[in-house]
Amino acid sequence: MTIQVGYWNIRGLVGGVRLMLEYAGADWNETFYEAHKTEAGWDRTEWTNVKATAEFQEGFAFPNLPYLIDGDVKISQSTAMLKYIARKFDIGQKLNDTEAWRVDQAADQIVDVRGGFVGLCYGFRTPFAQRETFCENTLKPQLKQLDRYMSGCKFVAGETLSYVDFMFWEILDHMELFDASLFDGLENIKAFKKRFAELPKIAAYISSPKFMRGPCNNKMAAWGGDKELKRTCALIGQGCHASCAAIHLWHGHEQTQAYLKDLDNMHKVILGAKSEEHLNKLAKKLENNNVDFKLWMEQPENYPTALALRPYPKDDVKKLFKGFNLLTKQDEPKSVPETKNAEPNTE
Ligand SMILES: N[C@@H](CCC(=O)N[C@@H](CS)C(=O)NCC(=O)O)C(=O)O
Repeated sequence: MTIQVGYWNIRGLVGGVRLMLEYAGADWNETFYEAHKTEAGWDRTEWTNVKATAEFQEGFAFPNLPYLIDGDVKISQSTAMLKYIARKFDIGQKLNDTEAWRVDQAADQIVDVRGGFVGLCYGFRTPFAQRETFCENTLKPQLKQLDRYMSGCKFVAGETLSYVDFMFWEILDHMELFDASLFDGLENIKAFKKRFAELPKIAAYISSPKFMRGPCNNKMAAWGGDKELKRTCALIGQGCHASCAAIHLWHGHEQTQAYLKDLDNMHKVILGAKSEEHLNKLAKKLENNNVDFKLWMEQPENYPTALALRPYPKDDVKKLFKGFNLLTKQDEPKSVPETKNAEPNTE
């Protein structure tokens, strides 16, 4: 009998379930639902129409996403789903008393920590603009406690793998994608994360195309939905505008021609400007030094977003870029517009 799982087309609450089904070698498939943005707000009818059917209203005690159907068994609540799969496939079923309460205690703790983190990602508990304070004052101390909990343990129970490891690894992976420096100094967490990912079945799954690396959250989230992707696309777009324009404007220049001759080996250095002012100051400096460049002014906003030089030998211009570093995640805008009407049940 094929196990059926249903969820939004995201990692969210179901990532651990997917990991465990793959670890167990289960025969399973998945139905994805998608929320769509409309003028009137988020349209969740792809799911709510199914939820309203007699099959779901009568078949499930608490119809919700995620759900699991295994023949006559119909379960919602992600932790119950994990425990069900663990029992069915005999994962972590022979725990002694200490191991058992360690596992259950950690599971509740992880649900709490996850709830706070996700509440930041969607902005429904903590405004996303307070990301840094939340990480310093709440999340990092919580992770430190979990790190201590893992001291001397291979898995959360101790030696034995259990359902809680799947939910733990899953949310740690979201957090690592969010900001890997959260784990600085947390050697037990890092070792656990690596150890779990190296379990042969897990390693095979997470390196396969079947594994969903993202999105972690639904589209309305301030982090982990599709806002980053949109932001990244916008950033790429701005860079391309400036670069195309610079090539066009100095197309006849011999250094441009030399650059274009070897199209398969183009080289670009992408640096991050800290602000609009930083970019404008650079433009002035380049002008004063007779460097050819295009400052891209995004329309209709009419503000500078990217600057590209025509092709130059690096040594001719690099002294003008003091104070600029290679673009990294740190240059990402820290605050994004807050999600309006964010609701807890929208992961
Ligand atoms: N405690 C539940 C929470 C379920 C939940 O909040 N589901 C969200 C997505 S993560 C949802 O959109 N549910 C659909 C609904 O409310 O109908 C669990 O762990 O499964």
